[in-house]
Amino acid sequence: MPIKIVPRSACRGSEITPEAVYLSRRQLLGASGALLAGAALPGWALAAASSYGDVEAAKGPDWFERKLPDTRWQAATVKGEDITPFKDATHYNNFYEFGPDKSDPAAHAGQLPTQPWSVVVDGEVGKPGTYGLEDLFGPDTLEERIYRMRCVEAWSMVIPWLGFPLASLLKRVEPNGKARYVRFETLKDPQHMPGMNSSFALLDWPYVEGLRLDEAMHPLTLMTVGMYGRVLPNQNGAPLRLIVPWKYGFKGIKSIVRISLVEEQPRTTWQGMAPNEYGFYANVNPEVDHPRWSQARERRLPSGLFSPNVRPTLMFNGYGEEVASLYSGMDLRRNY
Ligand SMILES: Nc1nc2c(c(=O)[nH]1)N[C@H]1C(S)=C(S)[C@@H](COP(=O)(O)O)O[C@H]1N2
Ligand SMILES: [Mo]
Repeated sequence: MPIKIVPRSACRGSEITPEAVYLSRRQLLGASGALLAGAALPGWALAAASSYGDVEAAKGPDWFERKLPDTRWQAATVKGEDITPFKDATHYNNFYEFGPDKSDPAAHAGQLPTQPWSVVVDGEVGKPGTYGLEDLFGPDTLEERIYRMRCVEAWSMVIPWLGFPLASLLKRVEPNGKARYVRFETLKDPQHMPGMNSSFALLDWPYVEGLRLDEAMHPLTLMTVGMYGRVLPNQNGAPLRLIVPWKYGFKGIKSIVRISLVEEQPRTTWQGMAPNEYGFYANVNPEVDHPRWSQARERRLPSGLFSPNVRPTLMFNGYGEEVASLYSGMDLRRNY
């Protein structure tokens, strides 16, 4: 049974604001007739539908469509934290395999074939193998989770993801007693990933990320296949990416092809590139600055010259109540 958690830091019924409500793609498409007719939906739903009218419809693979919950969702965020418009979340991206600029992923990732897709699960597990995406899910259905996403570069968004807990995937493949970390690897496909051939060859491909096993098993940690009620756009890491909402965005590895249970802490891409700037833990922490800039505040997108939309960064990105205990007794300045 999927663990249903409503983090106190994320959604509270009393704080639901109509502005923060958005309708899933299915609702948008299915309800558009009704919306036009102004029938059967309350006034705030009309307002919400128009404010999230920028969600581009896309049909996912059959297994994805089957696993979409068909009840009508009412996504809510904390007061004052609206969901980032789809356009911003899909046109301001980091995905260096497609190039170094924020606009490169949207421009180039569309060519990446994402179906069929398989993921190798290996290392210290009872059930290693090559799994099709649908098999990775097992009986899980998709859950929607609205999370803040805080990039180490001091910008942030609020995104409604669709996915399932990494914990349930891991339980299915049966980690053995030696498994202490999870290592993830992105697809390496220079033919479809123009950024890999560019002069921006700073990164060591494939992109690698990792979590301690207890972090990976935490109920907030999400294997993600969709966003804004639809299948994940390629620039956001289709068809499978990781979301760890209390950590800097670079932990959220995209287009995953390999998940390994390992004994030793994996060496991650950013650590390899600049170990004094990017640590293994990468927990969002307003008190520990990046060597080149402060992490005390962040720019919440959309942000412009006249409305910079700067806000204080929260410890563990606002999820401290849920995750702080994972790090009790650890020096977070040393373990950045
Ligand atoms: N494979 C891969 N995964 C990646 C990256 C990348 O360059 N390659 N960039 C990371 C960084 S720095 C961030 S902030 C997030 C951005 O996710 P988004 O583009 O969906 O907002 O993806 C992360 N995952
Ligand atoms: Mo990032």
